[in-house]
Amino acid sequence: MTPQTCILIGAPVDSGKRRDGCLMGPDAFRTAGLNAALSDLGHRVEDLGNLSPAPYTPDTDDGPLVAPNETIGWTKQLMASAEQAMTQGMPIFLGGDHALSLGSVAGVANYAADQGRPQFVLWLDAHTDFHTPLTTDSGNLHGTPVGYFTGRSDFNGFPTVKNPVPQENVCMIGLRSVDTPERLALEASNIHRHDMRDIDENGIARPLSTFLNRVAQANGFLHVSLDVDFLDPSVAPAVGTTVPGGATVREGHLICEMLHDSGLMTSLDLVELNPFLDERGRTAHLMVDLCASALGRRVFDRPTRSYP
Ligand code: 5AB
Ligand code: MN
Ligand code: MN
Ligand code: MN
Repeated sequence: MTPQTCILIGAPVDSGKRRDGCLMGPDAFRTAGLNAALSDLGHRVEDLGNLSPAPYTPDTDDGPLVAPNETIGWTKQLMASAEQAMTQGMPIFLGGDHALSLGSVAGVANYAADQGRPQFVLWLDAHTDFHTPLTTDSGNLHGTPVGYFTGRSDFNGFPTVKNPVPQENVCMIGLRSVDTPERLALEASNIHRHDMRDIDENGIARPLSTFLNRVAQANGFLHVSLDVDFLDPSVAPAVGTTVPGGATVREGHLICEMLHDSGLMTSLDLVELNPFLDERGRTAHLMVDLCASALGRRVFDRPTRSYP
């Protein structure tokens, strides 16, 4: 296994929705042993500590959106940090809610463009997060990162997305809660999308391997964004937006094991963990174990196999 330099970046973003608690996420991942899990696999681990948002005008709470200015501050900071960390190794963003991915993905995509290589994104989530600030009903910006980094309009006040990720380079797996405006926009897009029925009927390995082959053929960079609610709430309760019928523990590990075998992942978000809602740290531990699988933990070695 090729040792990596893993750059842990704490991003205690809690502005993407009303319910508080994700700000405790980075420290919960550390407490659950993320650093040791990765070092034990032979990786070099550098923990940059927790970021703060770039300066922003205090939010007034009288518009349709929840804390837009704070999220703008986070997006600026994360974009810069992501681009910088890519020059040093594989950034692992410790969320924080999913609003952090406005900045993390836009930042890594800037780096990929500098290198003359295409950016791909694997979105592991119950939700598509494809809203814009105009289509969201809840006003929660953690439901908008995919809209932002693919270059949808109406993100007023946010930094310009210099290198939008092409729709056909985005693959979503785990979907089971999609709002009508998101569904209509997705159906008119080239984003690859796999709902839970698709997983039930075909298994989780096939859609992933098809996508990974495309990333490999294009010599792309691959950002993976893992939302806790991708997993079934019975195994991962520590998230504000639980949706029944999610991925099992083994489906989660298989995805991560295949990601590791592919050697393609270049950056990772671990998001939406709300330790306040956890049961004796079990969700934090599961997320750390999944991250370890994505970085090479396995029961037995096996010849790398590709899926049809
Ligand atoms: B998450 C919902 N579509 O817009 C909305 O957890 C949920 O980052 C968004 O995937 C869930 O508020 C955002 C109803
Ligand atoms: Mn999400
Ligand atoms: Mn979600
Ligand atoms: Mn959520």
